[in-house]
Amino acid sequence: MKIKKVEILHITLPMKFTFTTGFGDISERDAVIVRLETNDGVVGYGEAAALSAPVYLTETTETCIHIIKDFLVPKLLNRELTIEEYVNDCSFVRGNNIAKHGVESALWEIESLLKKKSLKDLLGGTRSKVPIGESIGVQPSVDKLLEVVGKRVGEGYRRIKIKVKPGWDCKPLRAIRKKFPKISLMVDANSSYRLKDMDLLRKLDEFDLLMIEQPLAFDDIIDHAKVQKELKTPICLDESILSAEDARKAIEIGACRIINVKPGRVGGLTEVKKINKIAKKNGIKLWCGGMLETGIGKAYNVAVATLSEFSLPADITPSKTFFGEDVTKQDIEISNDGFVSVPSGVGMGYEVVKSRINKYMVKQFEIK
Ligand code: OSB
Ligand code: MG
Repeated sequence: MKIKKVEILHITLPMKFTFTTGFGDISERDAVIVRLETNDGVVGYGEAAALSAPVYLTETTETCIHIIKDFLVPKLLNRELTIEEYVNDCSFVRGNNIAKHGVESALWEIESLLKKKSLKDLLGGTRSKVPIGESIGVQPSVDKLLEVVGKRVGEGYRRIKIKVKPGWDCKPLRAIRKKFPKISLMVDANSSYRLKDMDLLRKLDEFDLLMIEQPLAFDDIIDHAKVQKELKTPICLDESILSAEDARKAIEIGACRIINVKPGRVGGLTEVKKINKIAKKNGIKLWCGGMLETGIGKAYNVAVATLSEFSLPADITPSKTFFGEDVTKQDIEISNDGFVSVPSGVGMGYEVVKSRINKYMVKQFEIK
């Protein structure tokens, strides 16, 4: 394929409520949408879903725009290339994984259109429906939390994840377990604990949790291995795994038994496929995490969750939960028993509504 035009579209979607986590609040969602067009007029969309501030990982909306515009696009424009060549040619850029996925994902949509194969088939996915869980932010009260959990359980979600942080952990968990003793339940700490909190982490072992996600620092695997040795509940790593090599090392030292894979965090779908292989070899379970992407980012998350080792429920929440309106025509639809059907058509599977991108536009760059 040969890309002749790139658009970098910075949008802000208003949110219906503030999503509170161990790293802070998200109350509106900035996103960087990448639109690529080939010399034959084939269009692919991608999303770089960094947060506006460097509170989850080091990237931000603005670093994504900078890296895409000044380093990735120049390697891409006006030359014949495959996805593999693009990934290799851009490997001189260290880190900046979310930016890389923003561009690479758009190339995957174009590849899907050119080869007339669905994203799932192109990636080598094995599932035609994906199990879904819900991620519930820190709530103003335990009563409010129980209300939200009850609603989501009633809607069929196959696993409930609550965000925890010091001061919001055992009490809400005790209340949930009292009211919903049997549900599949997990916590995500988003790096809000330290090794000195081991006694507290040990208490989390008593709630029959599916996993404890990223209790310690965003860049740690060593101390996570110490925690995993002390607990019977599996540790799941999110922030700490930025590549297939990170996954290999974390598994080797026993830092986790489960990995939350977000295609942006690990730098694209090519890297996700490598992680799937490593997980298979080592018997490690995977699931696809989310970070309040627009419908564009979610489309790639659905495709990722079809890979063989992604057996645990994914955080792929319908946009209508968080946003009044999204930039894709179709929303994620959860069946009564908590699955999303994987689109079988070519391309991303969810149609982009350009007028909605324009409606929420903050700024845009066009490069030819
Ligand atoms: O740690 O999984 C996380 C949102 C932003 C940043 C990090 C995370 C999250 C979520 C959102 O948990 C889950 C979703 O998109 O449904
Ligand atoms: Mg997480």
